[in-house]
Amino acid sequence: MKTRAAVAFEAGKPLEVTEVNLEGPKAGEVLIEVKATGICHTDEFTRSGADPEGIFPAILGHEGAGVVVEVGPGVTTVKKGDHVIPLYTPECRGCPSCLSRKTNLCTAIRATQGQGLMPDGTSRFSTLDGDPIHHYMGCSTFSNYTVLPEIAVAKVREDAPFDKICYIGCGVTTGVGAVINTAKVEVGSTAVVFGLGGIGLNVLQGLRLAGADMIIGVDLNNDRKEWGEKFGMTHFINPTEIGEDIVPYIVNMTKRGADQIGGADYTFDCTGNVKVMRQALECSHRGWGKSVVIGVAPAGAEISTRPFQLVTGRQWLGTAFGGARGRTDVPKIVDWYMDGKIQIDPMITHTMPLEDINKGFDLMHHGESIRGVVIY
Ligand code: NAD
Ligand code: AHE
Ligand code: ZN
Repeated sequence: MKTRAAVAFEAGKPLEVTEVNLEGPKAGEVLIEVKATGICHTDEFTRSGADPEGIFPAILGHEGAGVVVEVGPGVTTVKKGDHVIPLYTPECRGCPSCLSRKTNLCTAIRATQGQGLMPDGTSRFSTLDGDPIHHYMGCSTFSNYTVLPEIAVAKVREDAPFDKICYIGCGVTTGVGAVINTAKVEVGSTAVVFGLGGIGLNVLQGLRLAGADMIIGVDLNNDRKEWGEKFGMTHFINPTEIGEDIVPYIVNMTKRGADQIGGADYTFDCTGNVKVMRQALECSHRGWGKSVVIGVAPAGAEISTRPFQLVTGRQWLGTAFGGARGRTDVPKIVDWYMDGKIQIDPMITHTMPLEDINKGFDLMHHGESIRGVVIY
């Protein structure tokens, strides 16, 4: 079939909206009509050329929601008409990682997914001239129709609006899940969130859900103060306005207890900046502070700290997709949204047709949007 898609032909270039060929689903695969897709900073990370795994040409996009229109041979867990959210972290329930119960990082198809290919080592997308176009994060939701492995779709309830729940395909689950699944934040905790964008605001609402007391937000953009306050932030810091290093500043403001040792119980990097990751670790509490890396950093970037920071009990953790097991957890997060436990609507600041997708990237660059969503 033919479908409209925004194609990243070259790193650093705007996406080109054009018609492409899409082959139907093979064994174990499903064809999805994508109804809506968010634009995550990770799409920009790859489009810009900063992603060591970036391959071009590719159809980016990994934060979608849509409807199954056809299933390939052997597919048993979803059927035509089901509403689904594509999963860049699949859940096969049979690989050593899934069976370990220690991680959400299913390994069943990770190798081919990283090469921009379906599990059989081929691509379903091609240009009208017949040249292959790569898949992206196993999802390629910047195409109106896409093909995914059955293990990489979560079936969700049919009354949930596509233009909102697409955000659960990455940002919401990553932010809320980082708090609940990865950090396992307790009631009464003190926490710091660096970067109050589409991910950081969801970390804030996860912290509120978990019952954290002091929730400090850090951003270079002062407009994010008001945004943070909407989702549970109790204190805001713009690092360029405090006149001192942010680590001692946060340690000082979080001093408590008889010994007056400061530091946050939990900190989260949602910027992808390795200097910020270090600050996040070092402002966590001596003895037990946990710092969670969520942001993805450009090719060649490395993190560093004095080993003494870890010797004295701080823990440096990371999380992908908020530690969520997609087919199991995503339908529950859709329920949380539908039941009003978490908010999504206010964070979707801009919607646009596929033709305007590059404007969505511009809005993100200028700090004007929290989430831009393409509605097909
Ligand atoms: P975004 O662009 O919406 O937000 C980033 C925010 O960080 C902005 O508000 C920006 O002003 C702020 N910021 C930038 N530099 C800063 C600094 N030095 N100090 C303080 N604040 C700073 O991006 P997003 O969609 O929220 O994504 C955030 C990061 O998370 C990206 O690196 C993205 O690739 C990554 N991400 C990771 C996962 C995962 O599974 N680990 C999932 C989704 C996104
Ligand atoms: N390809 C990059 C890393 C990108 C990355 O870390 N991706 C996250 C999801 S970001 C979603 O917005 C992820 O899931 N990572 C685990 C995985 O298996 O990819 C690089 O640096 O090579
Ligand atoms: Zn994402």
